[in-house]
Amino acid sequence: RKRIVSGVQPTGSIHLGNYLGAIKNWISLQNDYETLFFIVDLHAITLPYEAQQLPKATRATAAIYLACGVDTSKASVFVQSHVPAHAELMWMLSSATPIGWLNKMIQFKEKSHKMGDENVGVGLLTYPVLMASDILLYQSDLVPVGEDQKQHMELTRDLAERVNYLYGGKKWKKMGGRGGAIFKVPEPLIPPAGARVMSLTDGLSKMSKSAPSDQSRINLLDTKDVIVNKIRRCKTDSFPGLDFDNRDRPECNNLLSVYQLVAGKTKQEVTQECQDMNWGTFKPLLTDALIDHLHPIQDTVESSKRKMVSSLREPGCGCSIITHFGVPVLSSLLKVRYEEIMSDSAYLDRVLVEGASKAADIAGATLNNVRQAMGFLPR
Ligand code: AQP
Repeated sequence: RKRIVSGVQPTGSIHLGNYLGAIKNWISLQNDYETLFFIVDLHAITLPYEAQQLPKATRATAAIYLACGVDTSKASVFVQSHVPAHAELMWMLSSATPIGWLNKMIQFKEKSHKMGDENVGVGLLTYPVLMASDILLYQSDLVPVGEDQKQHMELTRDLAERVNYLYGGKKWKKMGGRGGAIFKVPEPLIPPAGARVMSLTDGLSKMSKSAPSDQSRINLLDTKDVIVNKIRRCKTDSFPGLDFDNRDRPECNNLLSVYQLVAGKTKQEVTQECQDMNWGTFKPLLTDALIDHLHPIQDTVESSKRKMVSSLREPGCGCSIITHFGVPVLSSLLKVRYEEIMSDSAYLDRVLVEGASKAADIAGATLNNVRQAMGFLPR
């Protein structure tokens, strides 16, 4: 089976952009691919952050993955820093990365520009090398990401080819090495819709965790009232009707696209349904669709937890069967939602330990090859 890896940083709160651009797609992919989803905590320290908040944010991100439907019987869920191979490979790859490649990264330019040279850590510059390590370590075939990660993915592919050439390809062969590819060259998997969800307050900026105004994004854990308010107040325009792909109407295009995704409709269906609407009619429609889609994430029953709880023979096993969202569930676990996953630290720890152990096995094999290819003395 082809392998897929992807991750989200445990910074700020996870929003609709992270969800539609990445996490939502993981849920269907986990059925057909071998999947590893991690919480990229080593990336989270590349910008100023609160060290005391990081453990909770890391757990919260893992809980959101599970609440969104990541199934630990199919996917490995783990914390990046729990698999030290990420950092070791990053060091080796850093030496093979031309600094000019990193200086060209748009995200580095944008983020460092906002901060001023004195405050920019080297980690922000070398962030894409760590991302390349995250991917190449698992010999990944595909990486589901939003459009903002396209340039980093190109760098990952270039780096894989460069290392294959320098240490695994013809050149290395001439020097007596075994030859062959060290890394698989991965492909980005950018969704046709939802790859770039825009801010609610400015249709030309992407929805982002670091934007100062919370009004600019829908967080996955926003309550119904908050969602109602954010959509009521979001930026619109005064054109008649509603249409996709109108350059003069970035907010309209964004809100229609969000509606299309959360309502599970095609672009044509949304066009037909909404083209003659005004904002007063469309906003409540969008609000309801968002709430319908997001509320179960807070309220979901997470199947892998049920399986694990049963296998642990914890209380709850063997309770009467009732239904929740049409799915048969054990009554005592009816409200296994985000809050409950978060509060069950033994469960969450176990998921993360098991995930890290599976990931470390795959990562270890790659790392051994790289060590050997780069000439490190075997242990
Ligand atoms: N607005 C977006 N639309 C679609 N996809 C998005 N992603 C992020 N924003 C959007 C995708 O979410 C995944 C995880 O992102 P991340 O947390 O690792 O880093 P990020 O891209 O830096 O996320 P933010 O929210 O935009 O944070 P800040 O404000 O710090 O820059 C990735 O697959 C990303 O493409």
